[in-house]
Amino acid sequence: MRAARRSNLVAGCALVAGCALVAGCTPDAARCRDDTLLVAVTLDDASAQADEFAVAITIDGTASSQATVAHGAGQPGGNLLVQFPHGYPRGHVVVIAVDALVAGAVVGSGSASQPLAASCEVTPLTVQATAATSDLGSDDLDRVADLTPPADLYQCVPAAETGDACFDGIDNDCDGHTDCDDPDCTMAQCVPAVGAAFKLGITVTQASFCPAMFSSKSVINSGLAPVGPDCPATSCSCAPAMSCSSNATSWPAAACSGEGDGNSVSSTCRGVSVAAPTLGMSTTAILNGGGSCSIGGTSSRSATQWSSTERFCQTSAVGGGCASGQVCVPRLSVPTCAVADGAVACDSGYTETVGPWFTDLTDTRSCSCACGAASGGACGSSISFYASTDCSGTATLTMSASQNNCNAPGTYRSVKVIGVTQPSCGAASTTLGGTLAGANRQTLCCRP
Ligand SMILES: [Ca+2]
Ligand SMILES: [Ca+2]
Repeated sequence: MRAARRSNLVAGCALVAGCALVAGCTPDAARCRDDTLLVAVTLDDASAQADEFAVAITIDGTASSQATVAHGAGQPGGNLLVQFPHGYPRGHVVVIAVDALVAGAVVGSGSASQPLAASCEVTPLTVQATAATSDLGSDDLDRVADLTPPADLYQCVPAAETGDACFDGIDNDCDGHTDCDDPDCTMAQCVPAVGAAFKLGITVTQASFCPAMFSSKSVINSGLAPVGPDCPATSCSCAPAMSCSSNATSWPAAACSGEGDGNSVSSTCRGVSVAAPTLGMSTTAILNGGGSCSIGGTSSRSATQWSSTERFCQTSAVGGGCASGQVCVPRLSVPTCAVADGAVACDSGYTETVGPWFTDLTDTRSCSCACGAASGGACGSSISFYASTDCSGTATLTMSASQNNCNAPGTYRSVKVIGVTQPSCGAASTTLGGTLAGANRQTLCCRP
């Protein structure tokens, strides 16, 4: 740690140090040092007689700092060196106001404003007589003796520059090195800065906690797929059926005479209304209408899974002490990464990690069962009549197709074609509607 001495005006703002408005310190841009502001002060005759200068420094209109700087009367100008113990406020505007004082009375004043763009800036400042004191003559100031150049007013108070102090933009231990630039900050590293769309951090496994100086920001996933088929067919069923049709006519008079009462007959039981007493029955041919398979059961969409899931931990520790275009972040055994919403091109120095990545998914899949075609099957050649209404119990009359039975008294309430051989059904399958897709797209870019 270098035993630097400097003038500390107000902690956190700025300080004035070095040769100030004294002989030998002519305005000279070549004197400008990194991370300082050199104010080249020119004095008019009245101000040159000042024994002291009151200096006020303001950054962005706030955080005002004030100090007094002694002056050797008669010197026409000099330099004020403004330092920034808590980090060079690049991008901000510094305003310097100087009052020239003789025995505590203001004899001149001036100010200058300077944006801090480069690592060192030089700005001119002219101190001129104020209206009230412009008529002061040098004779009035004879009593002002030359003052010792006020090289330093205060000293920097060093503190440890480790841990969080490596990311605060301050040269904490006063060795002239800030954050990543300080050899004490071995756990810090400079990495390329990223655009506003990105958050800097690292990735860990989903089950892991984020390390110190990092906070969990999101869980990102890639490789979305269903677990197994989208629509399992295991709960689908197919019921085979044969279409067989005929007709049965009951007769109220002997010898199948009189006015017959026709009833359609199929391979499934159906009720009949037969005039009683029935004395005869006749049937027609059995027609084979073919086999069919009716769909039963349900199919539900399968669960989903990601092939890769990562937790993104964003770091709040972003310090200084790096070259332009770089920032100081914690050094870990894993590469520094950056995450952005949407599909965004990676910043220079970072490579996109194959995804795409998402924080969520949208699942609009719907499933339905389907059956294969029916094959085979036959209708048989007989028709049975039952006294029950649902073809239960023993058939009370069974007839071949295209037969007359003119001596078949009885009561018949249901009828069907019997001896049917059911067809075979092809394997049940499913159909898929809708889609499964990742949602809330993310871009993950990492250092090599
Ligand atoms: Ca620091
Ligand atoms: Ca340091």
